[in-house]
Order: sequence, then C-alpha cells, then structure tokens
Amino acid sequence: MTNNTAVKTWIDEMAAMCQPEKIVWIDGSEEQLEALRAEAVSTGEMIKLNQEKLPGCYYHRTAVNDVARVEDRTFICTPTKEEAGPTNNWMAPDEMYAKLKALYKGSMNGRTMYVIPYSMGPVGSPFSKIGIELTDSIYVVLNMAIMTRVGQAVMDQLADSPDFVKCLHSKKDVNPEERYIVQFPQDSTIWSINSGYGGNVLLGKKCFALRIASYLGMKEGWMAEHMLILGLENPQGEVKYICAAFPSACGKTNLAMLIPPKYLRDKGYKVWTVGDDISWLRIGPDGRLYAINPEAGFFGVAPGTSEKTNFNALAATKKNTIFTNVAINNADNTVWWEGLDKNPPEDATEWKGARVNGKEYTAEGNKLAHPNSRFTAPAINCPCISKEFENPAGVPVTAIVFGGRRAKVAPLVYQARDWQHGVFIGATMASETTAAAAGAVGVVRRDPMAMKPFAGYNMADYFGHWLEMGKKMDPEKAPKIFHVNWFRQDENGDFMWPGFGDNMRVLLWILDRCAGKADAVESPIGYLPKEIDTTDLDIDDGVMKELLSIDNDLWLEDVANAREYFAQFGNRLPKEIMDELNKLEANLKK
Ligand code: SAT
Ligand code: MN
Repeated sequence: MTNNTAVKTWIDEMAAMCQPEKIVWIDGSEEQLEALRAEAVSTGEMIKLNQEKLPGCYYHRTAVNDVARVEDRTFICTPTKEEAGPTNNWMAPDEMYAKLKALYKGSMNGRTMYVIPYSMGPVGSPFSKIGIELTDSIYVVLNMAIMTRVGQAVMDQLADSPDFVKCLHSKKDVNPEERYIVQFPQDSTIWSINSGYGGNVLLGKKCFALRIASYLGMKEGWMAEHMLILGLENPQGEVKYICAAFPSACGKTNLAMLIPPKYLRDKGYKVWTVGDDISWLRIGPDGRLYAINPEAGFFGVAPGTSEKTNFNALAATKKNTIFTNVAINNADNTVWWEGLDKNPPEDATEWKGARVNGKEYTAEGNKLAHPNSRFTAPAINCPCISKEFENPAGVPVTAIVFGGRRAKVAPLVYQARDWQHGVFIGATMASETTAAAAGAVGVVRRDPMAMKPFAGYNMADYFGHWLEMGKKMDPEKAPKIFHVNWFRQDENGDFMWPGFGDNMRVLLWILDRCAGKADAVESPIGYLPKEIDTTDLDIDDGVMKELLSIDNDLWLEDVANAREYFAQFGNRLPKEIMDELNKLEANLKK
C-alpha cells in the first residue's frame, strides 16, 4: 500500500516488538471490512444483530473491567514534567518507553497486526492530519472505519511524507494493572495497551484529535477542542454556527442534534449537525474563526437516547452501527438500554452477558446496559447532518459556548464581556463527573474548557494559547463567548430547566446577542438575559427568574475554589486569568 520509508521503518520496528503472526493493511474497501466483520462474528468478538431491523449492525461486549476511559492510567510524556503540567500524569519519555516496550514484547503473538491509515478531517483538507494505527483488535479496525476516514486514499494523500501520528494499540490481555494510555506529544506518538474500550483504543479520537492535536495546535497556531459544532438555520435560510464545549456525557450529542420546539419548527428554524464531540479551529483568511469536525462518526452514550430525547441520534444508529455494552433483546436480536423506552425486554442479555428477565432485573434496580455503553454510528446516517460536514474549509463560528453539569451556582446562560473574559469563563468551568471516565460519579471538579482529561500540554500554557488566538482575531469578527448550565436543580433535586429541544431557546438568545439584537443586563459575572423566549413552555416565571439569577455568596465560594485550583499552575498561569478572577471577586463584593 505504500513506498513511504518512514512508515515502513516504523511498522517494521513495532512488528519486531509486538511479534504478530501477520500484518494486514486496511485499504478501506467494503469487501475487506465485510470479511473482518465475518471473522469477528466467527470468533465471538462481535454478534450480528437482526439484519432486517438493524442492517449492518453488530454488537460487542468489552471486558467487565474495561468500560470507560482510564484517566489515572493516561499519561502525557513530555520531556519535562512542567510541560505536561499539574493536571496530567507524567513520566519521562525514556522511562515510559522502556516500561511499555517490555509490555508490548510479544503482545501480538499468534495475532494479526492491522495497519489502519486514517485521516482526521476530510482527506486533503488544510485542517486535516493523518494518523496510522497499528492494532490487534478487529473491533478497533471496524470502529475506526466508522469514526475516521480510512484506507488507501489516506496513504495516497500522505505520499512519502513522514508527517503522520504513530499510534500503537495492543489489547494484550486487558489487564487493568498494566493498562496504559500514553501520549508522547513531541514524537507525535500514542501507545495504548491492555484496553479494548472506546476512548482508550480508538486512538484517532481523544488521544490524537485532542491530546496530540492540542499540542500541535499550540505549536502551529490553531486549536483542537472538546466541542460539538451545530448550524442553526433561521426562517430566512441563514445558517449560523456554534461550537460548544461540555465534559463527556453532558449532552453534547443531544445538543448537536437538537430538534427545536414545535412553535420554532413551524416558523422554519432548523438545526444541522457538523460534529458532536471534537472541533479543530483555525483563523481563516478573512480573520474569522473556522471549525471542522475531524471525525466521521458518532461514539455516543446510548442510555438516555430515545426517540423523544434525541430522535436524530437514534435514527443514525439504525444501520451500519456497532453497539458496545448495551443490552440485547433476545426476542428479536435487537438492542435495548435504559431510557430507550419504558419497556425493558423480558428475555434480555445484560451488558455483562447474563441472560435475565429484563423486567424483573430492572425492577430490582439493576441496569441492563452499562451507563457508559455506546453506539458507533456513521455521521452520514444522521438525518440532520449538515451539508457542510465534508467542507474542507470548515464553517465560520459565530459563538463559543462553555457548559457544565452544575446543580447550583451557574445560571442557565450568561455572556462574557469580551474574549479575555470568555477564556477566563472557560478556564473556571466546573462540572459533576459522569460515567464516561472510571471513578466516582457526581463529584464537582474543575474541567477547564472540558479539556482537563484531554490537554496534551500544560493547561496554563493552554490558557495562554487561547488568549493568543484571541489577539490574532479582529474583536468584531471573533466568536462571542457564553456559558450555559442545563442542569440546575431546585431544593428537591429536580431539574429546573426542561433541556433537550428547549435549549434552542437559549441558543436563539445567544445568536441574537451576537447579532446585537437581544437585551441583556450587566451582572458581576457577565451579561445575563433580560428575557428568554418561553412561548408554549410550561415554566413558572419564578423558576425562570431563579434560573437567570446569581447567588453572590455561592459565587464567592466558587471564586475561592477557583483561586485554589489556579494556584497549582504557579507563575505559569497567564496574568490575564488572575486579573479576571480578581475582577470577578471585586464585582461580587460590590
Ligand atoms: O470514550 S471516549 O473518550 O471516546 C468518549 C468520551 O468519554 O467522551
Ligand atoms: Mn467527548
């Protein structure tokens, strides 16, 4: 497939270490992928689902100890610890290479090493970057073929260039004690071992498109962000694009595929999806910020996805989709998960593989699907996929939205005064943890720009890079920055805002602000809406008022917490961030 000597030398070296029985190049052809599906079914690695109801769909179950990203086993191996910063695990590259080489030695004995050339972004776009993943897992090959553009076209694009990200994955024996997800940013290298789960092994996703890419972006003057991209079309047919950053499993896929409330649909408003997880952003020749989605598919959380909550995502999973760790409905060999409907299948196989009476099992409080079970669906399946999805020049960004899962403190929406203030708002983002990463769920933690697990270098320098990017843009043309919180709770712990499609009401206020059309009130934290359109919405005026208000005491506690958080960066933290924090505190005390 190639005469590229850099590629060949590297593969020889990795093969000498992992000792696979054979090496197979993935050319991207449907015949090859189909043969791999058949092989995976024959070995039990995948289960073929009902081909009438779910054509081209398969099921995979991971090891029980391997169901989420493992942040405590994820490392950024920069030459010095300072370059990785206090929010990343670090080990000296030499030491880590030595440790991992011992683990990889013979790890592919008796197995096939698949070579997956892939492009993040449309092949040949000026935004795009190429990676090659070596893996001993067919499941990884088939997921990568959905999530990225793979095959010969990518090798042709690479030609004889050595400029590709070197990704090595071995499932080995899935031993959690020896599981490592390691980035070497200076070497454009990713080594992953002893996992078979999603973000740990689909190395184009978080490892490359965020960790390595954020480092490349800092060096090369662009940005890799944990952001969805959506286009909002008004009744005049104009489309404005919004990028929004939320931590994993906080509703990015739902927001990206939102269906507007009926009265807005009737007026002609529509939402188009460009991406649901990752944005690569560059300043265009006109001085505006442009975004592409480097991925080609959606690796979405299944539980909670229903016709009602996300019609478009569900529709996207009806063909050529791989389901991981959901439940199987044995009556017709289809899939089920909590929140799909209120009707758990009687004859079910739960995610760990036990055959159970699903009704009784769930009535006893058990879950049939793992809370972080996933679907891997081709983006082109999505009924609301944007016609700009493949545009190599990207889409111009009008607004950037940061958001977290906060029961208290953060109001429904507010706007930053300017770019610098917006960067501060992103940097102070906090959210309650979810099942997307191993560890306790529901604990509030600081997650700047939703990038805490994904920044490939010192987060203080990352804030500095955001500030630098702002200086390169004409303030008139730079996206306006906002913060939202769909998850505020009342004293009974009930969500105050309906969320889902009704989030459109907030997006419209945001775009009206960008167009200079909506009113706002100045507050200590930024601009709050005078009003959000609640036409046809059954919500109390009192609740609305509460959602758009701030509690100075709670905010002062948050300021103190942020000050503690920022202290870990020492004098590497840009002065502008501290200036904004001090300004916020002074405003709140006024
Ligand atoms: O497992 S992934 O990292 O791909 C998904 C997520 O956590 O957002
Ligand atoms: Mn994500």
